[in-house]
Amino acid sequence: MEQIQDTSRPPLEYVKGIPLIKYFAEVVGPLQSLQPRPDDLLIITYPKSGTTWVSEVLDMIYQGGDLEKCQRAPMFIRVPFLEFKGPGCPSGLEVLKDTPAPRLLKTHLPLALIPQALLDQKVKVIYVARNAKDVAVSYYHFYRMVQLNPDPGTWDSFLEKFMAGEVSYGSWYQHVREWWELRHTHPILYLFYEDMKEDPKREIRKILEFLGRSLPEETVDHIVRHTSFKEMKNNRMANHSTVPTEIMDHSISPFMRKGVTGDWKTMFTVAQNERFDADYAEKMAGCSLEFRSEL
Ligand code: PPS
Repeated sequence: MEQIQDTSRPPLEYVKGIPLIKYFAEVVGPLQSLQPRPDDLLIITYPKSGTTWVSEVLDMIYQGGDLEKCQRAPMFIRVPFLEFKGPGCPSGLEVLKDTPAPRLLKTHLPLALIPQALLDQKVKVIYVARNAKDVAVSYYHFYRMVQLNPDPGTWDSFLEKFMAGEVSYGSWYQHVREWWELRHTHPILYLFYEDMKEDPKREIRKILEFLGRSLPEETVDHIVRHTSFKEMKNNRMANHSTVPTEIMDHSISPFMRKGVTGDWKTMFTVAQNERFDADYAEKMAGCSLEFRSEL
């Protein structure tokens, strides 16, 4: 495991115009030689959109609903996070070496930084998108607790940076749009966090169909129960509590924070909301994607 000494919130580094956590930026080059397998499944999201939730759902599907098997290791080992690198933890590429097929792979990378082989070989993608306002709020709290990120500053200044795409992984608007467009030419199941909140069973059925798998009704019900926010919050193998404190400080804000739709209303002022909506309309003009910011 590579030793990383300086964890004092380094500034973001730009790769092909995309700002990234410094350590993740260093991995983008080596990641380009990734050798995909035909049975790989790629989980792609903009950060804070339901990655961990859908990862647990998918691991449960792959393990046939066997809870004990899903307790075999923390999430970052079960589902390698491709561009991850940080102190006290194996990097995503290191984890990948020991991951048996069929592999579930996680990334937040935008299209410009995705290893070309994953695109060329049409590796199946499950993309999860969440409404921008809840993402911004969740991301702000995540920036506070994850020491690899720059200091988020005030909520107001963070929101400005989010709107300008000056946060790690860049523009939410571009991310959700480009993967939405790519679904015409690439096998992508495009899911929404809000739909999963509304009816998780319906969304799990969509996933099963996309994977060409089937499970008994009781197993699907079991997966729905086990992957509820309440269950996952108390699940050490899913709630990231095993990640070293130098990376994630859950005493500042827990990773499994609220898990609701509409929490943005507790953070956005009326003025922020008006400014955000006007900017959103411009950035999302001409796009057929529709998000729900409340249920
Ligand atoms: S990360 O760090 O980018 O991979 O984060 P990600 O997993 O994409 O998103 C974290 C947010 O998802 C919430 N979450 C859930 N919501 C509902 N049900 C379940 N099971 C669930 N698991 C995780 C988590 O609480 C974060 O959202 P916020 O709004 O901060 O609570």
